[in-house]
Amino acid sequence: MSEPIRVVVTGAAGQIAYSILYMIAKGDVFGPNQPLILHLLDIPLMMGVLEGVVMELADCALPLLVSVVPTDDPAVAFKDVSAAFLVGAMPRKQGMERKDLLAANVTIFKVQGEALDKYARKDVKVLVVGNPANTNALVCSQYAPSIPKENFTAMTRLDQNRAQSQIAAKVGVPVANVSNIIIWGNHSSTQFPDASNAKVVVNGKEVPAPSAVQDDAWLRTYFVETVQKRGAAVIAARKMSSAMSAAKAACDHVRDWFQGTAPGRFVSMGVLSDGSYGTPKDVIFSFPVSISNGKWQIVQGLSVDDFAKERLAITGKELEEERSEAFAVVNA
Ligand code: NAX
Repeated sequence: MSEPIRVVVTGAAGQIAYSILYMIAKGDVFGPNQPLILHLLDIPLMMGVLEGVVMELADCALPLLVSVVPTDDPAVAFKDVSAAFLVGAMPRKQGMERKDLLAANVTIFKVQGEALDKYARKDVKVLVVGNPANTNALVCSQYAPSIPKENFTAMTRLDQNRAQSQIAAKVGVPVANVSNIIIWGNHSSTQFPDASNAKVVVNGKEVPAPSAVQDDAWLRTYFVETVQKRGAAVIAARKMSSAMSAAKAACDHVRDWFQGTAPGRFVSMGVLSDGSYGTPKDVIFSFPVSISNGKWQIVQGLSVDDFAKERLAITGKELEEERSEAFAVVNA
């Protein structure tokens, strides 16, 4: 067994954390031979609830979990961590405008960026789940100048997983038979789920997704809208937002980041845009990436037709607007 690594989960008393902590602590992310020390951050008001979560983690009797550090202090939470799952954020309350939510949350991510800069390992890998995830990740990285910008990413893996399962259901194959789906842009309703470069294994043979689906109109309308609106559909049914699937997606994202993608395969991650595919630079934009040795690279040379280009422009514009709003708040 190797030395334990420290991993922080913020929003640790919340509903996504309730699923994610178990998944991380049993080895789903860092593998079955990597012991862990889990740091759990939440706000002072939630320390009582967090105590219950700590009790339950102990009662799971997980062999990889060396110890647990519950805290409301970012200095303790981010100390020497190798990975950070930034889940905690303020939820949208009734009557709250999108702008108010953005203002409240970017301030949280400014504080956490500063704490990461000061206390975390310099090679820490940071995943932002809390919304608006892309813009929060950008703010966080700006306030952690001693940590490389490529170490800050935002989660669009839940959207990717949702898209993968929609294609699998349409073709009538297991979800594992579908790969290389792309989520472009923002984790919001402007995201563009794109199956045009995806692959599906049908009767033992890998074929392009569009020829397996055989329904271009479905791929451009129903598929895109179903993925874009899936979060709202879950809320309508469950009366609470996606939690188990969000936790699983966060684990998939960080596992692939640490362990790499298979040859010829890519996954979607919100990463700092270098302008690839005509997107705006210096926003956190979801791209197809391949990963090896803990480093992601934007996959180049994929076909992007006019329909896709239009959608990339819409979601890119939204990210530029969010960036202006966010920095107006943190610089005020
Ligand atoms: P919950 O409201 O259940 O939990 C959030 C937790 O964060 C609470 O315990 C709260 O006290 C804590 N928190 C608030 N401010 C904090 C701070 N400054 N430091 C540490 N903890 C803090 O929400 P949950 O359902 O767990 O969702 C968490 C976030 O994930 C939300 O912002 C949500 O919008 C976002 N999501 C993002 C997704 C994505 O794909 N990127 C999908 C799922 C989810 O909707």
